Amino acid sequence: MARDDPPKSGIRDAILWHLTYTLGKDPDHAQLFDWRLALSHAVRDRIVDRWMESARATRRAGARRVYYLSMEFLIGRLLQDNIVNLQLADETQAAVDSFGLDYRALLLDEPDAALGNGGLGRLAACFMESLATIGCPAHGYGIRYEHGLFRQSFAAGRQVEAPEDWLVQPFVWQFERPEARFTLGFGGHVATHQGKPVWEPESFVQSEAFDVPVIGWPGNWANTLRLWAGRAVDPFDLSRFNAGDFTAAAEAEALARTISRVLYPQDSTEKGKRLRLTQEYFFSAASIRDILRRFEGEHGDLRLLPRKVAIQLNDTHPAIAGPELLRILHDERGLPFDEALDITRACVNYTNHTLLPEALESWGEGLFSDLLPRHLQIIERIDAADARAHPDRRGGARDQGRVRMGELAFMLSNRVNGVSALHTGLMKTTVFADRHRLHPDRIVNQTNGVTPRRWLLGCNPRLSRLICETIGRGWIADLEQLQRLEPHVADDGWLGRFAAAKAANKADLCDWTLREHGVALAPDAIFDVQIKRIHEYKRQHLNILEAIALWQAMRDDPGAGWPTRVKIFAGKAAPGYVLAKQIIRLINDVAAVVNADPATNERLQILYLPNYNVTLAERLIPAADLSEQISTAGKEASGTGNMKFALNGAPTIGTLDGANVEIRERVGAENFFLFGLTAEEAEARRLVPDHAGRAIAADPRLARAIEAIRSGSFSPDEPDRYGDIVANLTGADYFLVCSDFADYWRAQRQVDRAYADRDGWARMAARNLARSGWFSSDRAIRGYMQDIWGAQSLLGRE
Ligand code: 26V
Repeated sequence: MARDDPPKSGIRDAILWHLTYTLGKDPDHAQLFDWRLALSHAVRDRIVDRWMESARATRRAGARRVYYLSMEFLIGRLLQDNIVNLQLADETQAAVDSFGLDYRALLLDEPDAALGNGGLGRLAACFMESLATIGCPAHGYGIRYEHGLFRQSFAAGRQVEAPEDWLVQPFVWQFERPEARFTLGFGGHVATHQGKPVWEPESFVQSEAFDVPVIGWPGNWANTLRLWAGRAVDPFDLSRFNAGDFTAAAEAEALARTISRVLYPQDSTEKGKRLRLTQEYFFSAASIRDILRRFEGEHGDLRLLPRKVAIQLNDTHPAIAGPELLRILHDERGLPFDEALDITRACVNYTNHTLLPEALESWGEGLFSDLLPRHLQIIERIDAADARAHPDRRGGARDQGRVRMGELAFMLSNRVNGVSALHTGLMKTTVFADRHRLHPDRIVNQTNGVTPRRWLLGCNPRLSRLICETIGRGWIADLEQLQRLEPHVADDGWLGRFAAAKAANKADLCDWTLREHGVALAPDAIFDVQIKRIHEYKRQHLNILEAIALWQAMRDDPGAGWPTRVKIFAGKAAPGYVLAKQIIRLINDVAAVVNADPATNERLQILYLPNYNVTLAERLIPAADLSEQISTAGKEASGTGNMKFALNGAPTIGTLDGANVEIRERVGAENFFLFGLTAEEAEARRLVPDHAGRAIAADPRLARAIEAIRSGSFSPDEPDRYGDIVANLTGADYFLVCSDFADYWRAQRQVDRAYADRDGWARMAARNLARSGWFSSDRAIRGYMQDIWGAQSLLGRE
């Protein structure tokens, strides 16, 4: 190995070079960790030229750029994704093999970048990958959290949270940009200079940029994900240090770094509000400054801004970017307020991801004016202008002493979109009904999608190989080509290979659960999987109630020919969400009793896997037979896990909620196990007095399952442990678990019968795959480009 340039041709030499000269490790003594870092550097080198060329091409074209602002990017691991997208998988595997290392172990050595809570953050990550694949000039902006989503473990069945520390290791994919900093103000007051308002902040923080290149398939385009970290303006106070006050000397730095220290879990309703708003302003303001700096470097005339800049707000978390842009245009660049407002609105768009009232952001005006006094004034002006334009409007951006971020984002957006057809319809009739009446063209739908590179090609190599052998490789960039599998579904030979891929994936999972968790699963069982955040509306408790009822029915009638089932759960509960944590404990308690019952444990197993994350999803989804998508209709905005399962050949048991509706339309009603009330029926059912009591009285199975929980069958040492869950179910039951139980039971027994016909099941699974092509995030991004951003691909193949 020579100390020349790092080799550009062979990946094998490049790994050795980086091991030696970047990491300073002798190959004879290198650990898996060192090899993984060396490989990552070698892969990263292969992205950089493309990345720079993409930036140059964008500048040359003077093209409109897309800016995706998101508090969360739930990326997961990047090494395999980058290798796959660069089409280096075979060469890399051979190189790693030649060193006598285990390629999969090397890939798995990387920690997940868990900079998100769930669906919203994972969608942002899929969108970044699709933007690069399509060749749309785009930048993602987010926060470089030092600690991503907490690590979950169980102690006696209860969720225990531990801090996550992915940045303890070097994050090879980032390029630090110490020179790209902005100084951002907080607090203070608004003074008047020569009749003009001037914000005089009380304190300042710097934002430092870290850039992560995102390479698309098949390696022709790369965009940037820019993550901001908090830094002090004056990191170190020497006079305080010299005076002996060592802690205080570094206080400013500690405070500034707090801003990007941790990702907020979803339930942070009251606590830590101030820090959350600080985080939101911090990354929004830094991003707006960066956008303007780039624009002004290339163009100049601010009136051109809407032609060059399309900003997408991923939910309301970055909504303060709107007032910030307006403030800079008006206060700092001197544009008249109305013109600044028009320009802002022409640039900004907003995606809504939930209609749950408790999840809609609002801030007390006291806090707001404390932190962002000038922005509150600007919002007052925006609101007043809106009130003048629409004297008959019902609500504004300020209401009862609070700033409502949804209303604000709507007012400042050119387009507002929902994430599934059903959800978009509900936006128009519920939360944004009045806004929709005033602006009937503003709300549009863009149903979510998922990237097939990670969620099929990368995570399911066996199935991908079969697809490639059958229809070639075109599907990877054009997922609708999966339709061409359709004629093969009738071919028994092909179907056998399809079923064999699933069986092998299931065997892999069995090996893993045995190795990692000491649990031996029955490989022939129906692998029935529910993996997602734990929330009452997602109804993991409906699933466990059905498991209890099934267990009881099996004990009653052991000879009834029950198919074997493995119910797999995974998911985190927000640390402050008490009922969700009780649901976790209940599932674990039920699992302990059921798994220990010799009368049934050949037929029914329940497994709750800890610490759900992107990597675990990549492991479970290819091995799933049945996808549980059982939210109360009207509550799940879209779901994206539902798409991943269908794409990996797992039929859904689900309600008519979110994108389930569209999945069922596409895969065919006969390949989808539908149950439950519709969104409309659910609304009506809530008005029926004692609807839960009636459902329980009408269904002895349900009554008995609830009674088992109530009487302590699963918590004999503490019989009323689940009193709150039982009271909830038998009382208000807002999420209609009881009302939907009987139909869910029916649909599950339909699953039993369908699974007994193994060829029939394989055909159903294969049709799910063949008909899921529309759910690619490439399709979703093309929709945004056309209907929202007016952006074009620069890859010349569009
Ligand atoms: C936020 C909160 C905060 C307060 C406590 C309860 C609660 C529950 C849910 C949320 C959701 C936050 C936004 C979000 O992640 N939405 C998800 O976005 C996905 C991508 O569009 C979509 O597929 C999911 O259906 C939607 O829940």
